[in-house]
Amino acid sequence: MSQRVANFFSDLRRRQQLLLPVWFEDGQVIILDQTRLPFQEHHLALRHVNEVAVAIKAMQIRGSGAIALAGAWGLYLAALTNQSTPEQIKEAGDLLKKTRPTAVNLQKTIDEITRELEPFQGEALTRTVEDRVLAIVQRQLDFEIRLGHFGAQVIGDGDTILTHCHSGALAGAGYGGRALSVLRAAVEQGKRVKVIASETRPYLQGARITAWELGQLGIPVTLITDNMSGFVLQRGMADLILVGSDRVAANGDLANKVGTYLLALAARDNDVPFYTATSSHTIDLSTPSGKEIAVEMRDPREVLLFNGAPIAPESTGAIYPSFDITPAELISGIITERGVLRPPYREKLAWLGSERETR
Ligand code: RUB
Repeated sequence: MSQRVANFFSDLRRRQQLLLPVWFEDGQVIILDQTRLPFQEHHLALRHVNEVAVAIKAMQIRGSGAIALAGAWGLYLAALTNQSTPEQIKEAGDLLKKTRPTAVNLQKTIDEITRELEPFQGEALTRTVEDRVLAIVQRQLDFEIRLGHFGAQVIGDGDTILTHCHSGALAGAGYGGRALSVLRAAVEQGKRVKVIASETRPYLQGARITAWELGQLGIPVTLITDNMSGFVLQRGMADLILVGSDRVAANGDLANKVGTYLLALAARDNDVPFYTATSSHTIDLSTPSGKEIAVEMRDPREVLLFNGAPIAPESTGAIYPSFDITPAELISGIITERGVLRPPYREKLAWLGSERETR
């Protein structure tokens, strides 16, 4: 392994206090297994891209930014394999892309790393993949810090923020991901904030991961079950809603963890501002609206079982759409690394998305 990769991570850690979901060490992709949080901090050490694909599918690493970075390091493993060719790296990319279809960052990251590799072979090929992976990790971290800074403007001193699922460092590059970057930046600016986190059935990202990560940041958190959010909003217990985003369509429709849409409806009914934190990398100009976003359907057993034990009669059916679509008209603002976009979104997103392509 290149000494450069080792130096890259030690520099990152020296400059910033980070909570890394994934990194590369001694020829292995290291992943903090999010299925074991908050009770165990167990790391997986993966040596083959297939293992990385399995870990993403099994949600041992999850969140739109983190799975993109895991995919990037998976491609690096593929590139380090003796005699690997651009064709084989592309095949590894195709395998990774199939693991989780909704979060566009994974798809875009794979495309960015595997494009135009044909002229390279041997060490030049490995080096090219390494350059691209390092640039992507650095860029994602820079985005988190910048969007956190812009997003903190919408947070008032003393605010209580309701969030859903987990959009934090472990779902991103390590500063605070999306939603929690905004909160981390607000706290760094001296604002006092509190969070209400919804547990996020069936996988419990809110209860297990958001609550744990906010604890690491020293931000007070109150847990609710998902069906309590209407009560919380009606009683004026939250000043704003802040969630992440797995894909933003060209018209501003948002795919995020299932349950987000209901929250946005209740927010509108109670005049509570609803924000998503995202980056230009999550804007998908090739998808005109939310209707065209592919929603990942997961195994119904994840709904029918809780901690491995059945919670319904054996004959019961179930569905598990992992995401839902929040229409643009319910979104008060889209927080990005270039500022907070306000509706109408179409032209602003086109500007942001195309600016990025040319940078
Ligand atoms: C994660 C999820 C998070 C988003 C947004 O889904 O929906 O809310 O990833 O957060 P899963 P971010 O747990 O199924 O991967 O924008 O920070 O990724």
